[in-house]
Amino acid sequence: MGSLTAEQIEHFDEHGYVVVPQVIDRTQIDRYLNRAREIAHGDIPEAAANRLVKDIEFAKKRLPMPEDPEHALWKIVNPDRFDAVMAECMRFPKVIDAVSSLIGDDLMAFLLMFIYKPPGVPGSLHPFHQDAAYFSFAPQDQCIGVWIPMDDVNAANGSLCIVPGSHRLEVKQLEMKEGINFGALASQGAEENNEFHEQAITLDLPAGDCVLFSTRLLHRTNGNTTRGHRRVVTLHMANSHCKHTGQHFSEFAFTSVAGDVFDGCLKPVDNPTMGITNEFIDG
Ligand SMILES: O=C(O)CCC(=O)C(=O)O
Repeated sequence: MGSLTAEQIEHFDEHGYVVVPQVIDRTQIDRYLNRAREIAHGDIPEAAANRLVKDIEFAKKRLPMPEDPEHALWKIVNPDRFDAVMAECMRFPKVIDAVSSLIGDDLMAFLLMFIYKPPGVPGSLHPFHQDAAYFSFAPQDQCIGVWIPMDDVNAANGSLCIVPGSHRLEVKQLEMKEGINFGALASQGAEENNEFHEQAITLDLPAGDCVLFSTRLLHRTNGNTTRGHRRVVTLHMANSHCKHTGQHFSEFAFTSVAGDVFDGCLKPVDNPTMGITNEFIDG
């Protein structure tokens, strides 16, 4: 199918990302915000409880737990594995149509996350990284990152900050940084590179817009200096013809969301694990 204009596709090719306006409406946004709130307040099967991951500041007890447990969260990992409402976020028709314009009509979705930035925790940043470094399948340019803010986002509350054109750089190894959420790894040397910080732009977007970006694009997020929530839905979509190049985390389980699946290529996982592996939990 494919709903992006030639200009939007050209923008993606040139800069490594494109913003697609209003892929979901206010009613949908409220549906997922409300459901996330219920989950944060304990409406989650016991077996999936570790899928609620606290921000490191609260996990390490460097800050006292807020009265509202949702204010202490970093993310809900793969909520599609235990919640039918949140699973809908993998199949927004406007997202699928837009992604089809970039990588074709046969699509696997994976790694759905509902990511918070706790209000008033400015130090909770996610350093520069390229998502492709996490994924062991190829070709890398047949995978797209999807980032949908559920609140209006800007520099003050930790919006997405990207380095236009960086999708042409080689994929750097990831490294852990002291004091950062476990699993929020950094591309080696990128966070210390002033040029990247100078070239970077922070996106100012209304809730419901969608950023599609190359998995090679360098991106980061700052902490949230405001008193309000910053919540986003993120996931990835890969062309179903991609092939595994090695083992990967059990959290990267594929769901076919459009078109066909193919022998010897990425395989949909019918019953992905409910328990979560340590790589995703703040130890
Ligand atoms: O929005 C965020 O907090 C960071 C998202 C991100 O960069 C990622 O999950 O790779």
